[in-house]
Amino acid sequence: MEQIAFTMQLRPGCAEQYRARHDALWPELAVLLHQAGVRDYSIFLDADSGKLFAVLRRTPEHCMDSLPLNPLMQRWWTSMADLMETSRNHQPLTQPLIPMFHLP
Ligand code: RM4
Repeated sequence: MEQIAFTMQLRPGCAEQYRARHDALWPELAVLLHQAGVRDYSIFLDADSGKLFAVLRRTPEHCMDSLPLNPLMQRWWTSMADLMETSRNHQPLTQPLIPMFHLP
């Protein structure tokens, strides 16, 4: 399975809320992400910069590219927009990361 990583940006002072909302992740969103081929998805916070580091695996037949068009995904992004830097449609600003090293 391919592993990818990317960053997002948390707004200052929002770490507790961000964690709380993910602790209560909508079950239907977990299903949607799983159906899109997402596996083993973690998000880490660099507390100094507010940079969120996301890492996940995805199945060979994943359809993650369709997620931005999904109404449930869009509702989640809108619900999270007060905590994160987003574009005008509330999609989080993401920066893909380049794989540099892997020790299996
Ligand atoms: C994040 C962000 C991501 C989403 C995860 C579940 O805060 O919204 O796009 O994949 O939540």
